Amino acid sequence: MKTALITGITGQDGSYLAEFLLEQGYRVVGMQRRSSTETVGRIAHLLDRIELVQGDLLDQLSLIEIVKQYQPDEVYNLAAQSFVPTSWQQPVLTGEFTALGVTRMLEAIRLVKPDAKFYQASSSEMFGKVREVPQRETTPFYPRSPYGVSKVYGHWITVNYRESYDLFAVSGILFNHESERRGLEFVTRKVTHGVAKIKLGLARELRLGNLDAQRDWGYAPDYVRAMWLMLQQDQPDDFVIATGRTHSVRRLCEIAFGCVGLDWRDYVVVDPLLIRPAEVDLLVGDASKARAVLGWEPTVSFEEMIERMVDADLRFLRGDGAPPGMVGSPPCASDRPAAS
Ligand code: NDP
Ligand code: GDR
Repeated sequence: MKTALITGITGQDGSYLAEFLLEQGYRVVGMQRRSSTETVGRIAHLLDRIELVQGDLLDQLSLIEIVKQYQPDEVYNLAAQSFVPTSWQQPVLTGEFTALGVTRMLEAIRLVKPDAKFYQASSSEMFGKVREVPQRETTPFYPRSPYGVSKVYGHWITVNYRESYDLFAVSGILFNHESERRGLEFVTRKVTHGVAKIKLGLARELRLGNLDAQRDWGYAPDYVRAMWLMLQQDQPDDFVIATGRTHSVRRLCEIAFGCVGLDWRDYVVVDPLLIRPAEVDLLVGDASKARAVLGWEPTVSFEEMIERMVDADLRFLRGDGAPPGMVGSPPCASDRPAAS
């Protein structure tokens, strides 16, 4: 039985990856940072089948100890400060987690188990300002946020450790991927959750930032499969994972409100406070290398995904058989009824 270590197991991707690896027969060890409150909402349904260990990307010794104790065959480094706006408010901490944290994990592997295979969660945010459309593995990086800059560091340190120490270390350049388990602050889930609240009479408007931004949005369970495929190859290499289709935030609103028979223009309010200091205007990825080498294909369309997310948020807010692993808070007293 192979052992996989997942950092960031409490996040969206960590939860799906843990499920996927359990199905493949892995022993799954999840690294969780210490918290005074529960953060296992997304993996509550897996707790009897995975092992959790405390560790932190800020703490080198904890990583060395974990690698020593569990001797993982594969390490998936998904932990990060992953919300782009927060990276302007906490640029140094974002760099510590999202950039230097990668070096700490690589060092633990180099020192303790250099034959472990390593996956780094790199991001389309590294492409940033549009230099080429669609973006592929060879497109130059031009990050537009402290988060994007940190991910560029994480990408290159992964490549560097592969070339310097002959580690099996790969960087997956994943475009946006979403799901019913997405955090409420990211725009897709903010919209689907907002639509559900409006439909149920729990809110009257939805405040958003830049409606013109365009993203290549895929479905998270498809993307964790690509992570695993990258580590099953004979040679380590880096891959773009994307659907090849892009949509604006405006179109996202149109589809999501349309799912419940509402017109988005009656509810969406543009809030200048939600406009970013520097924006990534257009992302659309070319995943032809992943298709050719990994045999990877996305299986869920954007429209189908948004429909699933709206439906899940309606069930979640009604307290009515929502899918496992959803996070967020149920409606509270401060939610304004539509009719007031
Ligand atoms: P989430 O924000 O849902 O999860 C982030 C995870 O990182 C959480 O488990 C969080 O733990 C953990 N974490 C944060 N800081 C630390 C730390 N110092 N030590 C240990 N754990 C920490 O992200 P996603 O699941 O969406 O994304 C996974 C990875 O993929 C991230 O690196 C992200 O940047 C990257 N990525 C994501 C894309 C997407 O569209 N989802 C696209 C491209 C890349 P806690 O629960 O304690 O907060
Ligand atoms: P992103 O995702 O920054 O691409 O990073 P997010 O969903 O936050 O934003 C996507 C686009 O929507 C615009 N937008 C808004 N965004 C949010 N969050 N809230 C709003 O109200 C809003 N209104 C408009 C944004 O300006 C942006 O253009 C995600 C994260 O998962 C990263 O960790 C990951 O690396 C990248 O995707 C690929």
